[in-house]
Amino acid sequence: ASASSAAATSDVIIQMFQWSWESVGAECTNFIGPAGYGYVQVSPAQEAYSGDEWWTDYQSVSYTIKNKHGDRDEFQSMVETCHAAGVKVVADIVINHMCGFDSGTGTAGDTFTHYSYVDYDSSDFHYCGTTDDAIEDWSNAWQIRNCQLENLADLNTTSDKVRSTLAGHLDDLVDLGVDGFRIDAAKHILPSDIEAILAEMSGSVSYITQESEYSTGGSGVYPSEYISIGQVNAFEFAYYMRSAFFYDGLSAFESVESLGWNLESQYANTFIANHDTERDEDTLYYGDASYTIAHVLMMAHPYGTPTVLSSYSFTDINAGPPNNGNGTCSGNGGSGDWLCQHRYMAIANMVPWRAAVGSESMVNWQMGTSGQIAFGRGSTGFVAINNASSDWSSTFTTSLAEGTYCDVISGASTNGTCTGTSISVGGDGSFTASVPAISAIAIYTGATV
Ligand code: LM2
Ligand code: CA
Repeated sequence: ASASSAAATSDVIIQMFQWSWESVGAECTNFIGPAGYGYVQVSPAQEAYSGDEWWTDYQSVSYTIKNKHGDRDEFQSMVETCHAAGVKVVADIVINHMCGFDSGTGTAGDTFTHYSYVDYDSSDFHYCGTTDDAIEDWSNAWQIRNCQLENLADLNTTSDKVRSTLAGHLDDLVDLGVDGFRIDAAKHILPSDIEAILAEMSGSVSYITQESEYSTGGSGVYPSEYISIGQVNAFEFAYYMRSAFFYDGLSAFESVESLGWNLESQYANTFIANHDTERDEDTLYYGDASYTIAHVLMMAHPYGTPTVLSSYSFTDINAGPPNNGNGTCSGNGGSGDWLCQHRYMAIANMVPWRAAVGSESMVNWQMGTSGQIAFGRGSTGFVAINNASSDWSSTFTTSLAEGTYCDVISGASTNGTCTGTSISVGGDGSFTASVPAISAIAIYTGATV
């Protein structure tokens, strides 16, 4: 009998949306490292437009590492602290554009006017020739890359000067210790430009994920154009998760190939919600009843590499973070308006479950009603997910060895004591249990009694 096997490496990323550098470091030490997560993805680090809204991060003013999340020393100390806790750091990089405002001041004190910044002048931008140089036709790939997204001054990423300036910024982040990049607005940059910028760096990162949204309504840009660079945010998965848990049922998860998603598993960075989608209605968000069990399914499923959003509750979609951006959690949840989804028992305990099953294949698929599914991952783990409004009592068939396992959704196994429900698997691999409404059970060889 043992506690979670921290030895296996985890691929799970937490998007620490709007967390100050100091609070990310503290949370790496206090929870994220011990829980076994692989990465934290932090908010953009460069100088940005000064303002309280969260989205000012996406309006670069210069590449000085100083903004409302902290200064250069604090950033570096956060990276060191997370590394010491065994957690890698992914930086959110804004390389498509600068500001959308006519003029203003940045978080490091630099001033700017539209098309004139510390590192750039008016010759460094795209002017695509539409009204206000705005993207007008979202089926036109050229416009998506060369016109302005939300009035944001669009960098001419094909020019040598812009490429070398951006490569210098990325090398600086690597010098500060970052392990990976989340490329903001990648859809709006030619893949060959991203490749050229990365090729110009002296350093390198081991993980890249890219924001290239896939719209079923038809778009001139496809996520598959970016897979030679790294993973791509699996928007199609996130949209499907919402419709599956709300209306369509979960049967398609037996074989996601049947869904014909545009990203193969190895390129798909899956998520339930990100900071943009939790503010619209395209995906599940923290207020939805099935939000947590959707995470359990994402983390139990072999498809993709999961990112868990850790954010704050809001009524105003523009509002910046509570407590001046200093994230606070308590026990298995948040504190104040911080949500700390990464601490939810069901989510945190699926991290070592997922690491333990590794690449083992999906086995023993079973269903109750259309919202009730169960499956194993080889002979290591088994999960049952009940999205119905009543309990699911059943006898489940698994490939697990005979023994008493601890359900990690309702508790944890520490030193052989299970604080959740104990599940007895018989010599034939079967067990009988009742899965509560809108809940799940998950057992594995790393948590036995
Ligand atoms: C992204 N991915 O491609 C980010 O995930 C998303 O959060 C960013 O939009 C967007 N791209 C640009 O980096 C956010 C936010 C927008 C906001 C922009 C720029 O969702 O609402 O736009 O950041 O800060 C805001 C205003 C908008 C205004 C713009 C320029 O909401 O009305 O456009 O600033 O001043 C005139
Ligand atoms: Ca562009």
